[in-house]
Amino acid sequence: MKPSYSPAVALVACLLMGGCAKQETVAPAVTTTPAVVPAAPTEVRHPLTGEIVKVDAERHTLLVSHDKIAGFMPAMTMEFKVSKADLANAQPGQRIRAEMVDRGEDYWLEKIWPDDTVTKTTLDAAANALAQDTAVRGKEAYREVGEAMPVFTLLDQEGRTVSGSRFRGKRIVLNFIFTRCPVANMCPAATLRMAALQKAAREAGVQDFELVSISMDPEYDTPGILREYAEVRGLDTTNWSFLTGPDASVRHLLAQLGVIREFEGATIKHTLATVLIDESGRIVHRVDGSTWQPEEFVRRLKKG
Ligand SMILES: [Cu+2]
Repeated sequence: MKPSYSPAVALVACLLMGGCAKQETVAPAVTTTPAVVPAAPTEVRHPLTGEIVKVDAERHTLLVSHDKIAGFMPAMTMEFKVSKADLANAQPGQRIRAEMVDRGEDYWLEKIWPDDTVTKTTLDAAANALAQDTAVRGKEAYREVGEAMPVFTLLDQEGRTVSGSRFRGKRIVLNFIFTRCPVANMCPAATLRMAALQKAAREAGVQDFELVSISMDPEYDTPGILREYAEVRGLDTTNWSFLTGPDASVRHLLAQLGVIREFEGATIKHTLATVLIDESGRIVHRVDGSTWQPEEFVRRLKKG
């Protein structure tokens, strides 16, 4: 008995088997690529601004009413996946700017920053004031031990606006790091020392001290990235703030505290410094590099 299926049925059968007609016409070199390998995931990114409507903790999503994305999407309300830290930082009603990442199956939001007018105005004003301060100081921009810590306003790992004056009345141990630092004896070592210092100072009964680590890579280190950095390492943020913000501010803080940063391809070549600031905002001690001893700072904190 002859097979009696129609040409249409034959075509479907061939496709299910991987294309029967093709094998006769396509050169062997090409047919060695299995048809089942999915295409490389293509990631398309678009800058986005909008307002968080709802935070869904169970689904790890944000419902965002976003503005028009030129040439891609009209204004609409849609759901986005976000990282655990970004989810924890998100608040309904908050205006944000971010990058929409189209991963084919899901839409994600990354590089999320607060974008409300008050926050933006405050951060920009602080950056402008710092820039002016650096310019006025000229060659004296670098602040030595004995001088006041420059005035700054940045965002912490929870996206809250933090100005240096919040720490008045407390001693601060302050350094600069960046989360992507690949050199074990640089930023990762500095963070380990800060954690050791925090623990030792507490055990010694030191009170009224804060740790501050400012990102020297604010382009990448959003509040959510810093929160994740701290959480993944089990760092105690009750008196340890991880700060980020406009590079216009970070650049001048680095200059005034004598920390060198040079962008080199995908990474950053940099120096390190850790300073102790007293209750009145004066720099009272400074150690360069990452090999400082936590005990030395604890001893000074105890004396305070
Ligand atoms: Cu580093």
